[in-house]
Amino acid sequence: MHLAIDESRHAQGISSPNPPVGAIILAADGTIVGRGHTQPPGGPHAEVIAIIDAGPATRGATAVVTLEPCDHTGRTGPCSTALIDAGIAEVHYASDDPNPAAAGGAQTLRDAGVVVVGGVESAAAEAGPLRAWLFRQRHGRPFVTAKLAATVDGRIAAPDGTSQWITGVPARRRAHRQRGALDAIVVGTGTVIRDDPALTARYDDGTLRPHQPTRVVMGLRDIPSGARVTDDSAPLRHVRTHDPTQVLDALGDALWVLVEGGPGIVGAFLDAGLVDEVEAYVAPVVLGAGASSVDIGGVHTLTDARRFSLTAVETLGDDVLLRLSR
Ligand code: AOF
Ligand code: ZN
Repeated sequence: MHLAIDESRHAQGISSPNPPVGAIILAADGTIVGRGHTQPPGGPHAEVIAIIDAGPATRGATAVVTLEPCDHTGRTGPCSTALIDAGIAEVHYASDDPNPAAAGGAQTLRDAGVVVVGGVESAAAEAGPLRAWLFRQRHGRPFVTAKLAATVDGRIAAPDGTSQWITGVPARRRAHRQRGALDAIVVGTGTVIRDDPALTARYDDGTLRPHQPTRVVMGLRDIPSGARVTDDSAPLRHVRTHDPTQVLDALGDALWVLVEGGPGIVGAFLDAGLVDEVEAYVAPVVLGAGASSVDIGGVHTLTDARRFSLTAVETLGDDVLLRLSR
């Protein structure tokens, strides 16, 4: 299942609005004979790619899938039938499909004599690539991560505005890998005017990763002509509002959205209760003056603070990443 979860990472971003699912096919002796992940909407689901990859080796084999195989004809045919027709003997899956239109594959497989085991490593699958899709199924909006990158005294720039670079190369590398799995990345017009970020997902050598999130600029001011976000390396949306709810509405059926700044934009999402996770990169740097990473109007006393729970601490070179959830 952990291999299937790793396989599903390749579908993050490209499968939206469908879930990024991974599938592994094992022969009776345990060797891997096929693997697959969800293709863009209208393309094959993970199981079908894995079945094609395995070829005749599917007869009597075991399929390990991160989501209950679908049982419906939507944009593609049912994976339950595809697994039965391929002669798969056992299906192990992590999470039940909460989408009533597609659920029921486990029962269809059992009725056809396939051995089905559900709930395998479901906690890992649900905290992994399926997280944003499951969140959207339950709450009807994207999962929102707010990214902060600051000094130990919480500052993102010196008083003269210089801000590059506070975090080191490993932290920035992780941020680019994450961008490659997102549907959208949100900044304010102020950030675009001041910093002129590209907001693309890149490799170390500067070349573009295969999937690019939509660059979303929120705010009433115009985007300067010639700004890097206007180039053709990724889609751009300018949403002329200060209201985070309107921004999420404008993103349609996006699954995972990253809010990157500046401080007023992150503050507005926090204030609206629309931050599901905070990723705070802390660099071993003390500035002593300069803007801080979050700005919320109307905060006066400690009970105004937004509190999160610590879910993980990662070390990235000299920096530390704190992952916080609601
Ligand atoms: C699977 N394997 O890899 C995925 C599944 O519109 P369709 O036909 O592409 O179906 C989308 C629904 O199918 C989606 O809402 C979810 O319930 C399920 N996704 N199922 O067996 C997959 N991506
Ligand atoms: Zn399917």
